[in-house]
Amino acid sequence: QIPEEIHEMAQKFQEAMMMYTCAIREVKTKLEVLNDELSVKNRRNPIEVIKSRVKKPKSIVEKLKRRGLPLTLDSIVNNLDDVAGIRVICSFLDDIYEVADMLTRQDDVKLIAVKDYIKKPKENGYRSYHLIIEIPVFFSEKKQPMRVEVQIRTIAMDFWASLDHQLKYKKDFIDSDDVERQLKECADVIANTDQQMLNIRQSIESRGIEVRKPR
Ligand code: 0O2
Repeated sequence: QIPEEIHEMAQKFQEAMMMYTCAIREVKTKLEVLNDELSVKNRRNPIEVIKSRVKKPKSIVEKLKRRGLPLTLDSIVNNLDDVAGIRVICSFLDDIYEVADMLTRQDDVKLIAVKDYIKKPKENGYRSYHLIIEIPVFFSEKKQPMRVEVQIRTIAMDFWASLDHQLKYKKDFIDSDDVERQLKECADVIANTDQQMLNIRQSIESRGIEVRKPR
């Protein structure tokens, strides 16, 4: 027999995670609308892929513990801004800032924080543009402001971050200067390639040739 108290707590947790899932759905729809509109106007898609996830209970507990915070539902809601997470993979560097601007200009989107790891990459080479936004979600009996972390990056930045994550991020990893240096080197090569790709697109556009969607 599960004690009533535990049962109630589990139910509240499940309800909170459902609310985060709904918040993700709202933001994802906003991004899909922008992508559809821009693909008709500009004849190319600024967004390649949108991925999303609700943070796993294990990661939530680890993050709260790491920050020395209480392991309660209130603490999760009040202290963690990345329980609902969306990753937007863009084609070109300038698409990142355009998508971020268009999203945060919407009048039901409140911008809470920005971390520009593209202008100021992390020491290990990590690049990405992070936003914390708050949006209202309408439930049967209430309008709930919900926070969502939106990470926006290019295909190349995502390639690096995914492999970096697989290789070592948060694993019990014995730091080796050599691995760090090689990963940083790859990140820098990728950043140069992103810039070059943007230059190529801009030079094609300036010659009046449209970059068409592949058939
Ligand atoms: P997951 O598994 O993606 O959810 P903190 O989370 O405490 O480290 P903060 O201030 O909450 O820091 O968030 P920040 O720095 O804006 O971004 C954290 C997220 O960015 C991480 O989420 C990763 O998704 C990503 N990230 C940051 N640094 C790196 C890095 O060096 N390599 C890779 N691959 N990803 C990184 P989580 O919750 O840590 O992990």
